[in-house]
Amino acid sequence: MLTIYSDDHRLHHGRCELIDGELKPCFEMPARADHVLQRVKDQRLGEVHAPQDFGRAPIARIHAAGYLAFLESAWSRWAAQGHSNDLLPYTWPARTLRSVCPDTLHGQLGYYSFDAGAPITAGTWQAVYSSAQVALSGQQLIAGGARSAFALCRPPGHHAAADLMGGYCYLNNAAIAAQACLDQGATRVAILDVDYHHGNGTQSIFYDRADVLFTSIHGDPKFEFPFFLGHADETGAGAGAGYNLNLPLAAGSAWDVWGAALDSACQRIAAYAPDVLVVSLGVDTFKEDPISQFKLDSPDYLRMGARIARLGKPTLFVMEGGYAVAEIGINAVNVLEGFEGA
Ligand code: SP5
Ligand code: ZN
Repeated sequence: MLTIYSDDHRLHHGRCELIDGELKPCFEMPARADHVLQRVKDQRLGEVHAPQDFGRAPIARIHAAGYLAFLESAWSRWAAQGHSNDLLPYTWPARTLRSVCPDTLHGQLGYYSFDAGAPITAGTWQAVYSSAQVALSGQQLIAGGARSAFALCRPPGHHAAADLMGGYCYLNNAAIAAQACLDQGATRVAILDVDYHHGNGTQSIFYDRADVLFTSIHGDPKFEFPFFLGHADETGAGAGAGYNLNLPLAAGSAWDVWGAALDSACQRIAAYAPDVLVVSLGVDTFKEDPISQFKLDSPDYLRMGARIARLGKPTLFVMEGGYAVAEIGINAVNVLEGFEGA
């Protein structure tokens, strides 16, 4: 399996996120991608290629023009005001307030975000732009007939909605790749989101559409981030009614429960008969993950990959979360090796 990777991810290295009532060092750090890349090489998974540049157009198929302009210019506006520290939002248009886009940088930061977990730094735009190109380059391999490809994206993307950043995500790499599949002739694309957190951004982007089936296994939002989306009764709307499947699980869930949920998701995907499968590959379901509460062990990721392979679909793996940095490479590449071995 080929891996697509760009060093540009290093340009995004946030200092802090708001967590447990404190500004703590970001869990989402460059070392994550380094460990995954190292494991890809150690295990001889296949060649590692740099991404091609497909430009802004495929990103603009998913994200709002105003949001992209904001993301691209936020740092230079901030620097022009004499600042050099990261930007973090602090006020959001929650219930009783109005979602009217303000003129100022901090107003727009709140307007275009849903949490204080996605700092904007000097290199954020270049890093997230390249991360999207990594996903698009993986998609290009699939479009060219590859059975599978691994887009080693960083920053991750599945929490980012059409005009919202949050949860360490800015551009929705998996959604951008799925849309590119459709734009190049696919009729149906299925997304399987195995990250510990619900992929609220991806769900919201495709919620009223039948050409993308979104399925997700995640910590129940009744107790877990992102709290405000990801319940089982969210099944799609309008033309998309019936094309959204959420499988929220209890804290402490291990492979017995998780694997059964994967089976349910795979059955739904098989019935949908997609042309392409996009896997939002987060490995923060690991038992030692510092911010998560599932109990998957490293060998379980081999099983995960093997089950996904049984679908028999061209499959694009897109890297999402995973914060047990020492084990992230083993766990992510185990999924890919389990897929290839099946
Ligand atoms: C891509 C991705 O996995 N994003 C996850 C963003 C999660 N942000 C909120 C984390 C809150 C963790 N709270 C538990 C703290 C343990 N001391
Ligand atoms: Zn996650």
